[in-house]
Amino acid sequence: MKLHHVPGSRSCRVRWLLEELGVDVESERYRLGDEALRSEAYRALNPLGRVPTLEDGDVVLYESGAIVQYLLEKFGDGRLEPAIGSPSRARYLQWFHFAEATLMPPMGVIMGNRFVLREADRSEKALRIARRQLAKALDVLGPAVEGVRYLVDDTFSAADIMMGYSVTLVASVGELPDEPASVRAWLSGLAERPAYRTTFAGGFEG
Ligand SMILES: N[C@@H](CCC(=O)N[C@@H](CS)C(=O)NCC(=O)O)C(=O)O
Repeated sequence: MKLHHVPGSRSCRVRWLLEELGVDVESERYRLGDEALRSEAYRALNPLGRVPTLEDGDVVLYESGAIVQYLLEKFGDGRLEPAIGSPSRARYLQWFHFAEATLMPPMGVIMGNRFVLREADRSEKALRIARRQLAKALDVLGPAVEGVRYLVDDTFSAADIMMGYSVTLVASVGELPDEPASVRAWLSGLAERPAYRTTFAGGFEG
């Protein structure tokens, strides 16, 4: 099994999960913008040339959430996710997917307009709108982590990994507002986990 990984990128979700599960897999490391990610060989695995990509024999997967769930099914043995069919599972699924479907789109616009797009293509208006959308998403997260350490049943799960990566990215570029304070407290709690510290030890070199 091989994980294609860029430190600080969404592949950290997969590295973090593997650390929590105590599963060791081969990691091929890149930096964002590497020619290797544009190569024909890599595009044959992931046509978008992005990370993460997981190779497991004949299975090739790209989409960090799908990879996390795939690895949980393979190695989790019931750990880090509530039972299928339980009410907790519904909340788990909501937060698991909120991470990529609701939090990351405005972050993509923010990153694009601060760091990625050419100066001439950047838009203050797009940045302002994205920051508003991000603030709304974080306002929704606030009450869910008020007075608890973890998102679902106050028990650490892969939903914390999915959301924790997104909010770590937000914080790493100085976009995390002071309020709701519960979000900062939740993130600080996550950052105390040894698996988190190992995963993000290399920082966001991207
Ligand atoms: N929805 C995908 C997004 C993957 C993605 O955009 N990855 C970024 C790094 S965080 C990437 O590879 N960017 C390089 C590029 O777009 O060229 C996932 O969650 O895996």
